[in-house]
Parts: sequence; C-alpha cells; structure tokens
Amino acid sequence: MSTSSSVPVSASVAATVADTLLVEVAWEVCNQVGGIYTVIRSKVPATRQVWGGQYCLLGPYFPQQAQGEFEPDDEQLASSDDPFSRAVEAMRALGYSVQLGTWLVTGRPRVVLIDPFQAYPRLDALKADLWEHHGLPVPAADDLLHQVVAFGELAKVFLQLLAAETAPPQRLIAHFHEWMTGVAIPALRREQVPVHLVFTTHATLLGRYLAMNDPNFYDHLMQVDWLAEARRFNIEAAVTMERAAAHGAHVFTTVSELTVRECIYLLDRIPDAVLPNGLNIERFVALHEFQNLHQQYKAKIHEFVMAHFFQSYSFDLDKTLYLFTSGRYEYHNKGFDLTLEALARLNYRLQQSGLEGNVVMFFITKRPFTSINPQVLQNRAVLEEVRETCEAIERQVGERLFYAAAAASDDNRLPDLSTMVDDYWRLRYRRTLQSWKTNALPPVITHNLVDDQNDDILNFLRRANLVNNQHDRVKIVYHPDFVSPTSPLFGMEYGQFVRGCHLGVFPSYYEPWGYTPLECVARGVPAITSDLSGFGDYVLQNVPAHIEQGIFVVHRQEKSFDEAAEELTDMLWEFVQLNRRERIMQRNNVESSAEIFDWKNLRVYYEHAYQLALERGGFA
Ligand code: G6P
Ligand code: 1S3
Repeated sequence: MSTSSSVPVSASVAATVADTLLVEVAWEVCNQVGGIYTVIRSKVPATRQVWGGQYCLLGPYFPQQAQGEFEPDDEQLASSDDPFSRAVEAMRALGYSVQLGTWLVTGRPRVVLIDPFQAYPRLDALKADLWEHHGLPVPAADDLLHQVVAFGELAKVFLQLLAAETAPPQRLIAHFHEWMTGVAIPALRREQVPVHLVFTTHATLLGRYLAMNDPNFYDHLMQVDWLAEARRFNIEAAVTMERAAAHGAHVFTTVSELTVRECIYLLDRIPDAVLPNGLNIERFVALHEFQNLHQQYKAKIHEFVMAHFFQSYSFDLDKTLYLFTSGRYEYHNKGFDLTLEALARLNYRLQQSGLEGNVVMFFITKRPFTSINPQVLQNRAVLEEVRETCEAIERQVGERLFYAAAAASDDNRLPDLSTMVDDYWRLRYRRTLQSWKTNALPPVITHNLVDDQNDDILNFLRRANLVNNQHDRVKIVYHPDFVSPTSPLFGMEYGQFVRGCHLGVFPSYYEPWGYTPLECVARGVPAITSDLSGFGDYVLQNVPAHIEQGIFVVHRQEKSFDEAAEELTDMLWEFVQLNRRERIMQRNNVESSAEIFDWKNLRVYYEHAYQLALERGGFA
C-alpha cells in the first residue's frame, strides 16, 4: 500500500494548458535503451495530472520492443474526434502506417508510434535535403543514422498534420528529447510549421566521447574545436544534428548545470533552462514497510553470498554490509576506477583496524560474456541441495520430537535430537557437505567474459590483489549483466536488489544527471554521488542537509584522483562504522527526503520551459 501526494496545478498553468496541445517526442517511447526511458516514463503521471488529454507521446515503432508495453487503440481512433486521432487518420490517409494507442505504464498516456523503415525508399532524397538545406552530412552506411533521419521526416509530417488540426487560440508544443528525435527541428523551422519547439539534450555527444578519452576533460572543455573532435571520433553527422536541433529550437534545455557548460562550449548555445530529472516517488503508508523490504531482500542477497563464498570460507552475514555500484560500463566516466581505488584503501583500513565485519561490493554492469561461470552456477545448485537436506532433517526431527514429547511419561528432558535422524539423511548430509567445500578462492566475477584479459575492473583487482582472499575484508562480486528476476544468480528485480543493499556508490566523473543514486534514495537506501554528476551538483545546491539525509557527494571538481579517492574512502570508512540502529535511522532519513525528487515537485521546470516556448514561437 503506497501513497503519492499531489501538488496542485497553478491557475496560470491550467489556463495555458486549456488551449495548448503538448507532444513529447523521444526515441525511447515504448523502447527502453537507457536513462531517457526513465525520464519520460516516470514523468507520465505528473505530466498527465497537468495536461490530461492534451498530452501525447511520439516515438519510433519497433514492434519487438513495443510488444510488451504498447496497446493499439484503433476502436478509440474511429470513435474519437480529438486532434491527435484526426492527425493520425490524416497521416494514414496519405498512405503512412501509424500506430495510435496506450503506453501500458503508470499514467497510461496516449502514444503515437511511427515505423521509421517506411521512409527508407526516400532516404537518399531526405539525406540530400538535410545536406542542401541544413548542411547536415549523413554517411552512406550507418543504420542508426538512417533510422533517425527517416523518423525525423515522419515526425515532421505528423506534427504538420497535427498543427493543421489546431486552430488559434489553440497552440501546439513539441518537446524533443536528444539528437535522435531533434533532427526534425530544422525542417519544422524552415517550413514554418506553427509548432513551439523545445529541445532537451540529456548529454552532449561530444562531451561523452571526450570525457571518456581525456582525463582532463573539464580543463580542456573551453578550447575544444567541436568539428575537429567530432571528425576524430567519427560522429560528425550526429553532432551536427545535435547542434542543429539546439540552435533551431525556440527553447533549448538540458538536465543539469554541469551539462550547461558542455552545451555552451560544445554546442555554442546557452541553454534557456535546466530541467532536473525526477522519479515517480511512491511512499508506503506504513513507514516501517520499506525497512521490512530491506530485510526481506537482504535475505535473498545473503543466499547468493552464501553460495558464492561459503564453499571457500564463511563469515558472519549479520556483520556484513552490501555495497553496490551499477550502470553502463564506462569505467572512467561512471567512477568505477575511483570506487575500486577507495575499496582497496578501505580493505587495508579494515584489516588494520580490528573492526569486526566484512563488506561485499557488487559491480552490476553489462559486458559481453560467453556464459555464467559454471562453477558459480554449480555452487548455487549445491547450496540448494544443502538447504533441501537440512529441511528434510528438520521435518523428520520435528515429527519425531513431537511424537516423543506427546508420549513422554515421567522424563521431561529434551531427548538427544541426533538420534532422531535416519542413517539415510545423515549420509546424505555428509556427502552434500563434502561436495560443497573447496580450497579455491571465490571468483571475483560471476561470468566468463569475452575479453577477460583487457577488462579494466578485472585488471585493477588483479593488480591490487583484491581477489576475495580470506583475509580480505572487502569482497568483490563483479556481475557483468543486469540483475533480473530471470537471472539464475540473483533472481530478483533490480529495485529489489537495491533495497536489499546498504549503500549505493556512484562517484561519476562524467554524468549529466545520473539516476542510479536517486533510485537508491527513492527506496530509502543511502547513496554516494559526485559533484561531477548532475544529480550530485543539484543536491549540493538544493539540499543543504544532504549528509543527514544519507546522500554523500564526493568532490571531484578541481580535485586530483588521489584526493577524491581519499575522500571516498573516508565516506566508506564512516559508513562501515555505523551500528545497526544508526543505519536504520539513516534509511528513515533517506526515505523521507526522497519526495524532493518527485516529479510532482520537479515538473514545474518543464511548465516554465513550455511557457517560454509559447512566448517565443510567434506564428501568424
Ligand atoms: C530493517 C528491519 C530490521 C532489521 C534491519 C537490519 O530495518 O526492519 O528488522 O534489523 O533492517 O538493518 P541492517 O542495516 O543491519 O541491514
Ligand atoms: C543520459 O543517459 P546516460 O546514462 O547515457 O540521460 C539520463 C537521463 O537524463 C541521465 O541521467 C544520464 O546522466 C545521461 O547519461
């Protein structure tokens, strides 16, 4: 049972909405790729609360991906007379295939999906137009760029038809996310379609490449020659599209103050607004409920840890803390390098300190692998066998003890329980345990990687000898696949895994926003972020009591790697010294602070941007 309070819509916003249509265009509508999916999906309930039936999402139609989350609604199309349906009808009448339906996510918004491939026969002409009118070069053999160009054209046609369905005083706003959809913007401007255009970049393309390749990216940012660098990374077409969208929009926005800097130096336009990312925060009516969930999912992680480690050596799970990091495999950008360095230092401090307890650190990311390590799977299976054997013995002893107790006459002492176990189960118990124990160290990685030798995480662990030795107080589990309920190792949702952990560690070097720490906070799990992530920067500026609320920000701006690693080590060191009562209190504080990041509070930034777009795009 959960609650989600609603913030009232202001009178001025309500007045604007009454005669305005809003279309949000994104590549990730019904098509999960990365963070933008989270933005648009989680924002739906708050957006619908303001915009109701005036709102629609537009994206590319990929039947495979849309299958599980899109429901076509042709009956509604036939009976409905709203502008979105009429525009879909009009586009179909022109011979296009267009899907209208519902996105089956919380808030159930209306969506229009258009198959980009239907424009492929005209690709050459579309590319020639982009070059001739906007100087956008599209190379011959790049399928993603071809899809983007084709979808851009079809999105333009849809918006043209929708604009034709709206008559003053009704107005139309189209909000494009990221360069993949923004490619429609220059043509909409040139053809003077009466649409108020907003473009949001969630990260600049060049910024991401440069940050990955230049250890002093932030120092060099001001001197970057964007064209030369775009050519060097072979991304000239996409970067040019991104710049054209940024320059063509009436209102240009990004997701954090940090990305503003990139926009200025790499896209040459100062963003008009920053639109911070939120989540749809649902809180439990009974406050202790999320604490119970922590306990419940931690027990599931315990099972994994027992299977993974206990065949080599055991340790006290009640004194074990679960830390994790997760995200796309960008070793340097996501701060995996800093995290590893701090873990090695923490391991040393723990060994020297005499402090009790262990830390198990999970790296959850995605790398090409051939299979799950068979030994890891085997351990899991043997542990299951141990459990079944124990449960069978427990049942047998339970029944026999019950009988003995009921039949007892004058001797009320507890009988010797070991005599109540059959020889069969004794033998099976011994045999199971024999096959369980080994002298090998628990592996640091759960899968066999395609390229084990050149993996940065593994190479660090080898160099630092942080390889799950018995004396190591920081143990490592590198899981190069996302956690999912179908995974034989964890068998849980990512969100459940997060709840079962004690701390999320995300000290990114490059992160326009960064949802991972926010996803921890939303579940009442403390998190570490950095001042080079949009989220961390927002927290520093807007949440003064963030430390009390369990959000820790590593200072990486103008700090050396070594200084940042030491600060992160100190944070981890402080955390491992908390006692259980302090951790429970901290989780309560984290959970109660999450509401700041609810879209109901953050949607106001979007409303301002839309207001600005309406003021700017003047159409006769
Ligand atoms: C939750 C549960 C408690 C449990 C605690 C463990 O708060 O409600 O019953 O003792 O988790 O906390 P820990 O930080 O040690 O996992
Ligand atoms: C981007 O996704 P990414 O992980 O490629 O957009 C996200 C949503 O705005 C943002 O959280 C993230 O930092 C960006 O990098």
